[in-house]
Amino acid sequence: MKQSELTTPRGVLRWRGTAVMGILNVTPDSFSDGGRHATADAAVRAAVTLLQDGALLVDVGAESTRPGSEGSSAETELARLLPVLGRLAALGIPFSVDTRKPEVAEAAFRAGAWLLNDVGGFRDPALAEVCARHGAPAVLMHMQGEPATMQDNPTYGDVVREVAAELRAAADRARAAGVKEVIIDPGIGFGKTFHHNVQLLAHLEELRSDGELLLVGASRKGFIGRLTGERHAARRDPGSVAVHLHAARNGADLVRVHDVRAHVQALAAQTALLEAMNE
Ligand code: HH2
Repeated sequence: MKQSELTTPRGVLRWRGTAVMGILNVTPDSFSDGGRHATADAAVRAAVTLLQDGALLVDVGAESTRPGSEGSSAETELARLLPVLGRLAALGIPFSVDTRKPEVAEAAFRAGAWLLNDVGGFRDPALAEVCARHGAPAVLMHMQGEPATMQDNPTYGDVVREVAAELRAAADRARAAGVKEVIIDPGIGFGKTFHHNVQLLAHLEELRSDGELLLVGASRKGFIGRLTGERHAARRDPGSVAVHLHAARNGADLVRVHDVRAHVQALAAQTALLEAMNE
């Protein structure tokens, strides 16, 4: 089974097969879990549970990027993040910070972040510079447009080739800025129709160019609702597990999910059976 590792300013993350990144949204308005972790105590408890359930790391976000959202100011993001991040660092919990703002990323690294998760894929060169200065890896996600309008009319010629090329360009920008390790992510639901998401998941292996790590995040999204007919985001974990098992079989090194326990269990079962088939 593939062994992966990532060198971060706080230590080395190592795993076999597909690892799970647990989602921790400290937002009032995220599409599936907004408002659940309104206090720092509740957020820290949730992070501890994600880790106990088998997450490799926790992804902490303070700005909802759901379709139609207008974004948050840096002050708002920092006011939500800082009371939580220092406590996660003190507990030794590995965490990424999900932000598109260099000043927020800078403060998060000072508070102990292990890596950056940028849904803007380093459109802002200042973010690459912050990561390089801290010796931190970054998740570079593909997004067409901006959250406020990205689902109005997403348009591609060949979605797989275009997303692959844009991720390659983002990874090249990262390396040129001095960021040594990047994880690429096709950005399921970010400026993509249902058909675009299906095409990307059906051709995951074509997205990777230079041996980068690959992350897939479809957890509870509208895409899962469309695949399964489930209208309520919080009830979409079974469909999310199925999609992420497919992603794992097709090369995803990390999956970003809400229900960590279900994913860890399902991935373990799948790995054991695939290994038995190859004996
Ligand atoms: N999806 C969301 C947020 N951040 N980061 C990466 N790398 N990949 C993703 O697919 C991704 C992401 C959206 O999901 P969520 O955090 O659950 O919701 P919201 O943006 O409403 O907070």
